[in-house]
Amino acid sequence: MAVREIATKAYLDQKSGTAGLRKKVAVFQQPHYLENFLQSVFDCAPELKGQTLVLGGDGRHHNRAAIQTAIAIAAGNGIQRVIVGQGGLLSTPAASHLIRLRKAAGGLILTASHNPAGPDGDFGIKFNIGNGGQASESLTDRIYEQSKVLSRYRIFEGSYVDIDRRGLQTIGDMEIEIVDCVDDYAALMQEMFDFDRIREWLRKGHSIRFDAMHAVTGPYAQRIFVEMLGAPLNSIVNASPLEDFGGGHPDPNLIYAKPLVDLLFGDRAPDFGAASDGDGDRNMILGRGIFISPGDSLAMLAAHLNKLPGYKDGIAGIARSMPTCRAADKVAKAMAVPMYETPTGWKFFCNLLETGRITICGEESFGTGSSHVREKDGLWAVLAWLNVLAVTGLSVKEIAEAHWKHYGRHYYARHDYDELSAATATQVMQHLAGLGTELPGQKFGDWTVTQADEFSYQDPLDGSIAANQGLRIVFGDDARIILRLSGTGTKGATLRLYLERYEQHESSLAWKTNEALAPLVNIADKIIKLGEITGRKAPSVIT
Ligand code: VG1
Ligand code: CO
Repeated sequence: MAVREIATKAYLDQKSGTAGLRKKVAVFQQPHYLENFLQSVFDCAPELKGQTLVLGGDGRHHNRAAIQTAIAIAAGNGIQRVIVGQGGLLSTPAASHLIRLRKAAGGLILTASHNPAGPDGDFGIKFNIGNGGQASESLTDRIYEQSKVLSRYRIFEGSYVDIDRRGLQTIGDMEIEIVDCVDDYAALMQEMFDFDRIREWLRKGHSIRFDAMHAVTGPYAQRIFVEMLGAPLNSIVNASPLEDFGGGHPDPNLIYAKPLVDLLFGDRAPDFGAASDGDGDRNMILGRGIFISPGDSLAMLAAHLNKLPGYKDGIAGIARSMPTCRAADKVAKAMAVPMYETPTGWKFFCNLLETGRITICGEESFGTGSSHVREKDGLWAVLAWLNVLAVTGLSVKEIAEAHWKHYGRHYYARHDYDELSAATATQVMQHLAGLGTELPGQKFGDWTVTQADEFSYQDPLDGSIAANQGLRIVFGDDARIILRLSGTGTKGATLRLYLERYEQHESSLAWKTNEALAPLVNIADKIIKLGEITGRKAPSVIT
């Protein structure tokens, strides 16, 4: 057994999207497909040589086989040590933490996040760099270019590692360290939050329900909520990670986590409900009879963060992705800290976090996180909420209502149009882009367009520019309509329409979201002509 160089034929489709490379499992199972991609990563990240690499995944179908392949390619490329989560499991935030904690030069996270799993489902890989954050666009572009001309890869042939046995193993000169996937992450959470207060809050009879959706957070939730915080066993449901996520769609939102939503809106609702996604970086927050939209969750956590042990010094700044509602902007303004608006995708927050410009950030897609790691973090958000509840003694609803009363309320929804043809999706985008210059000044209902443009972003640290990051129609502070193409799908094109409406008057703070947004939906339809161009009568999913 030794390292061998294998001749290969390049694939031309290994382009990363919003968060890594995502394809159908069958695509990843083509001969040499995974090997090629990994070799392209190692070719473009020579700093990994002689260093430590973190490796783990969300446990979906093909995870275990892919872990073996990744270990063999790492050995073929002179990696000194690979740290692997036991059973091949690591949540995305836990992997980010491990990279930082163990001073690894990078990490590979095998996940397609919330995309369905199983033999007919999706598989994916995120490559994270030494700071624990996802590779920048310029790096993933270089990896893509390399993958198109690759003609050989280096692999340690015939290796097999027992990924279920903790401790050290070796293949060739490389060490493999199998670690418990929860230990270090749980210790970090204990540092950030007041576990005693949360335990006390639970002991006093407050109840929670966490839905792990048969994805990676099960073992984390079990350890943290049940074993460390003393929540009853039945506080966690769907806690065993399954290779097909139980046939479900582990996207924590009102549609895919409906049983949890029904419970929280029912007669026997617990005080608090939450869910996470396939790889553990997303979160949904619910209280008894209330859903907290992700943009609100970001704003509310930002407003209360200095009450939590890990954030005693307050916050340096806040960031949100462009389509995320502007609720956090109000908090930043009140606190007199900077507010940043970035393109969709967590990687754009990393330089802001790295340079201490921000402490907390979030996306409308159920992602919230802070400077503790360089990924969004589902369980972090859940614990932050629990800590806020424990410290304030208020219910989720009371926190939300007080917040809206103080800052005003942003009604918000995202309408997804899935599986469109690329041509149709482009036609819709082009139609709106073409209107750009004539929209400002036009009046629709009560609102006047103040700005209509395509969002682009310049990173304040490295100066890189990300263009074409979505089209926006802004009606001053009152409302926004945003349209962008998704970068995570594996079937056809997905268009996302984001709707935001801001109300301040006390009489307008308790509307139903769909009713509040109805006029905006009509305006969007008039301007964008989505229904007319796509022939769709309704969105595929509304979250
Ligand atoms: C989606 C979300 C985006 C998120 C990305 C990865 O991207 O909109 O906010 O960062 O998924 O999330 P897109 O391009 O499809 O809109 V996850 O949980 O993969 O790590
Ligand atoms: Co995810």
